[in-house]
Amino acid sequence: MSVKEITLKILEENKGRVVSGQKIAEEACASRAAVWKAISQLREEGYLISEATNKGYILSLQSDLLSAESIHHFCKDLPKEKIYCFKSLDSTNIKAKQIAAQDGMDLALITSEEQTNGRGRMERNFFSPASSGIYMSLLVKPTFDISKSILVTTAASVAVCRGINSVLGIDCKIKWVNDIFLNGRKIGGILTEGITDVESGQIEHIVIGIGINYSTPVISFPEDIKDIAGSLLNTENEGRYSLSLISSKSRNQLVGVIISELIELLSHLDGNDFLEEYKTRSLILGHQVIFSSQIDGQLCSESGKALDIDLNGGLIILLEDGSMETISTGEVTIRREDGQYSK
Ligand code: BT5
Repeated sequence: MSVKEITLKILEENKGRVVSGQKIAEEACASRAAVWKAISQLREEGYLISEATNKGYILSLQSDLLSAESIHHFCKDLPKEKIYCFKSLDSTNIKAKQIAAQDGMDLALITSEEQTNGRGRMERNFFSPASSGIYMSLLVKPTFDISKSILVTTAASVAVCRGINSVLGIDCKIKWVNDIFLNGRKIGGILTEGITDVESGQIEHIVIGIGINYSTPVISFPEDIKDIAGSLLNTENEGRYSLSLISSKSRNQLVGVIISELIELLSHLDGNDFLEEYKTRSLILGHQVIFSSQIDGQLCSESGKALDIDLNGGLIILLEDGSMETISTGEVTIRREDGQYSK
């Protein structure tokens, strides 16, 4: 590890507390001047590091830049060299595909502080402002039966909820198949894409894109999503934060824990053990829904009751004529108590 990396690791481990330059120099086997240079570089990169005269350095509790060192600290399954943190990208999913094509990587995590063209399903947009959200893509080479690829999104939803629960103690719900909800608002979404090898026609890699509104101020949401979108740490409409959470936890920790959970779930995807948890967290099971499906190439809307999730992650719906239909893609809208349907 370089002096800069060791310095950052020590400061992250002691976030909000003073660490003496001497201690860092000893651990890094470097001179005080080298530590000072590392601190300057980290500041240039945007880390909020202040100096307590004659005492040492403090990484501010508000400093929360995503970094490979810090994410790796919370996710030992992912080597630091396979974590790429960017300030700005069009889309982390697009970058993951480029990395797969250019570097032939089989495992990588790409994060970005903002996305200028964050993408949802069906060419929709995912609002991705700077420094308040988590936008990341995990590139993996599938070791599982690719016909079960919908389970990847299902597993990712469970990994996101587990991570949020273990780091922040917040319990989220899942709206089939890829939306994460808190207090009736969407706080995250997942976009899973396959990369097909041109010669073999086989899916060679999978990109699992995860977007989470971490501390995104609710008042900053654009008009088209202001009534449906929410934020993990800023759930109140007035823009009030859970200050104790925001200062003691970091996005690095949440990213690391979610990716650990996801790598673990992907390693035994065929086991389907997580499906029970997925069902428990489901927002829609037992509710009347409208869903869109393709019939003879035409997009049609049907209604019914969301009954169950099958072993492949498909949604089983009891139609009004008493028959059953299982859908593996599409949009589902829940019927509210007032009889209206809401996204
Ligand atoms: C999703 O699609 O929700 C998948 C979002 C995946 C985003 C991640 S970020 C990292 C990676 N890189 C990417 O480029 N994408 C992935 P979908 O179910 O189609 O929902 C899209 C809809 O959600 C939009 O049409 C809006 O109505 C709403 N929406 C957009 N931005 C949102 C946000 N920040 N929070 C909540 N809802 C949002």
